[in-house]
Amino acid sequence: MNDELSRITEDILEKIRKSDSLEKLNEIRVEFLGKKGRITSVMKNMKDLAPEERPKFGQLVNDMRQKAEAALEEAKARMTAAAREAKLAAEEIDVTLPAKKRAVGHGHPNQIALDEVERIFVGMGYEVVEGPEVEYQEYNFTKLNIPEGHPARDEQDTFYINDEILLRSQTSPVQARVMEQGKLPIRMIAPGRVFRSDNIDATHSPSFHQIEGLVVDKHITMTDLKGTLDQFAKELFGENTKTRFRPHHFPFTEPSAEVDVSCFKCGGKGCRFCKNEGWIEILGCGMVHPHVLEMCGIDPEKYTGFAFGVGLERIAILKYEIDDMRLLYENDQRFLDQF
Ligand code: 2NL
Repeated sequence: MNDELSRITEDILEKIRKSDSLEKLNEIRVEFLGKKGRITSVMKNMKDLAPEERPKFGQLVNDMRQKAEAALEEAKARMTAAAREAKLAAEEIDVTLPAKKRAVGHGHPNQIALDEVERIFVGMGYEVVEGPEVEYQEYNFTKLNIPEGHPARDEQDTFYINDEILLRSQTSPVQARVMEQGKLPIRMIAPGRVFRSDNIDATHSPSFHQIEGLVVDKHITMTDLKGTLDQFAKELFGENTKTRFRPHHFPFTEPSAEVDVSCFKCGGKGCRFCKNEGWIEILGCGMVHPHVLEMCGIDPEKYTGFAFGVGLERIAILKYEIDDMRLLYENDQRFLDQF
């Protein structure tokens, strides 16, 4: 029995030495020290010994049991430490490596330009109002002094949904709706998408964006219009910018004007950017036609107003020197990343 015990002892110590995982250690523990383990069964065989030999043998078994336990513990500690070392080595961070750049998005150039225009007008006390892109022709045309049969209806080559409903060709229907609500005075801009049946080229698109402005109050005159748009031009293109008003015609304003700004590249001397003109056209405007006020429920004897309309893409193209409007719609990352 002593030989048997020595064999078991050697066996267990050998197995512990060879084991390389905590699971295996556990299996060894069960194999030798468990309820049905080999050491336990040796203990059970003690009854076969002469009674006087039993205490000594018991002592031997206990010694070897302690040896086995100690070896198991030692192996366990060794493996835990090794596992932690390996984990730490795998997680090592080199703080001298360059940081990963996070891809941060930004506004589309149209949006950047719109934010700028809104900032300027909100700064002058204007409200920003949006409205439907699908409109009644009543609001898109009739209330703006463009009756059925008026040539301006054809000029705008509108997309019709049916006889009465169309994709808006301008954002003025939003303003007609605000006037109709009857809360005065009005100081608003109406930005948004508009539609015209145009072919796509460097300066045209069937869907583009407009920002229209409207002021209605008592005693509003052309000087208010000129002062406001002059201030707008200075804030948008720089404080040395001058404005020039040229007579024009729009059905919804009278008198009407087109507005040029002095070229912000050459200061007005003439360069390639302004095609040697010294001036760049940016918007159309005028005093709201009395008939428009009347059709929108405002008494033109008591109130007057001015209005203007500017193409958002036109502003973006000028401000960021984009030479083809199509770039604003194609979403080419190489283009967008420049803003
Ligand atoms: C242009 C010209 C313009 C307006 C838009 C307007 C709106 C109402 C009443 C009167 Cl509700 N006028 N809008 C006035 C003058 C010009 O736009 O060339 N836009 C790109």
